[in-house]
Amino acid sequence: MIALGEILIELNALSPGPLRHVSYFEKHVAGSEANYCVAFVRLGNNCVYLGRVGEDEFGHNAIEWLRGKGVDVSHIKFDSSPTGIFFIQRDYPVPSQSESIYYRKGSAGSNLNPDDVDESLVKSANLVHSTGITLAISETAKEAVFKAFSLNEVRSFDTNIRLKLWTPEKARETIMRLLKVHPVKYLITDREDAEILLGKVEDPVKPLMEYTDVLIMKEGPHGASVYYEGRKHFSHGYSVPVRDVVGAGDALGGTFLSLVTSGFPIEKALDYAVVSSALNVTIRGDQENLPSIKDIETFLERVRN
Ligand code: ADP
Ligand code: CKP
Ligand code: MG
Ligand code: MG
Repeated sequence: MIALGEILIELNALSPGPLRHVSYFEKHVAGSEANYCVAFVRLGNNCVYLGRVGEDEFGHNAIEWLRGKGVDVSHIKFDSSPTGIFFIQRDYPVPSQSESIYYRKGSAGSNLNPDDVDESLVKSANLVHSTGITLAISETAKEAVFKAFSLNEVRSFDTNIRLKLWTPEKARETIMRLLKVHPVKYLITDREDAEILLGKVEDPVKPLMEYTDVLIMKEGPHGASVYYEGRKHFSHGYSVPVRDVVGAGDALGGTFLSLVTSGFPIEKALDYAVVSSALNVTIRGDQENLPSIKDIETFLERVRN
C-alpha cells in the first residue's frame, strides 16, 4: 500500500479534564495515514508512506519510529517548516470522548505537493490510500491526493472529516468530487460524515455504493458494518475500558485493508479489524498496540462479549 498524508506528533494528556489544568503529556507518533500504514504492516503487508516532516526533532522522531515499525520511509521528504503537532484532551466535557487540538497550520506535512508523488512508485502499488484530512490541510496536499488517485485504480479512502480543518460545504464538495472522478475500491466512513457528504438521507449506503466496491460504516462502540456485492455484514463491538478513542477508526481501517490484501474474506477481515479498534481505545496513542493476527486471535479466544 502507498499512503499519502501528514504525520503528526500527538501530545496526549496524562490526566483527564480541560487542558488548561493538565501538566503532563505523553508523546506519540500519529496522523491518520501513518496509523493506517502501521496497522497494515502489523498484519503482514508492506506500506510506503508519502509525505513531509520537518527537519526537526519531531520529524526525526516520526521517521525513526515508523521505520522501526517496518513502514517504508524512504520516500518521506524533509521540509523547512516544522512538523505539525496536536494535543488530546480526554474525557472532558464528554466522558470517554477525546478532543484533538491542532497546531498544524503551515506545517511540513501540509507542504506535501504533487511533485512528491512519484508516478512509477504509485503505479506499482496494490493499493493507494488517503483520507479527508489530507484533502483539507492544503491545496497542494489535496492536489497530491488527486494525482496519486489518477495513477492507480485500486484506491482506498477514509472520509475522516475534521470540521476544525474545513467547512462541511468544502468537505462535501471536495470529497464528492474526488469520489466521482476516482471511485474507490474501499470507502471507510460513518453516518456523521455521510450526512455531511449526502445531506440528511434515510439510507446513505445506497448512494455511497455508487462510488465504491466495498463500504465500511463504523458505528462507534457498537462496531461496524461492511457492504459489498449486495451483501451486508455487521461486526459487533466490544465493551472495553476506554482511555482514548482517537485512532480507533484508523486501526479498524488499516487492519481491514491489510487482511483483505492478504486474501481474507471480507467478513472475517472486518471481524478482526473491529478487535484491532477495540484494543486501540484502551490506550493513549494510536499505533502502540496495533495487533498482529495472533494477538487478534488470542483476543477472540479469550474475550467474550
Ligand atoms: P473513528 O475513530 O474513525 O471516528 P469510530 O469512533 O466509529 O471511528 O471507531 C472505530 C471503531 O472503534 C468502532 O467501529 C469500534 O469497533 C471501535 N470503538 C470506537 N469507540 C469505542 C468504544 N468506546 N468502545 C469500544 N470500541 C470502540
Ligand atoms: O479517525 P481516527 O480517530 O482514527 O483518526 C486519528 C488521527 O490524523 C490522529 O492521529 C490525528 O492526528 C488525525 O486523525 C487528525 O488529523 O485528526
Ligand atoms: Mg476516523
Ligand atoms: Mg487510542
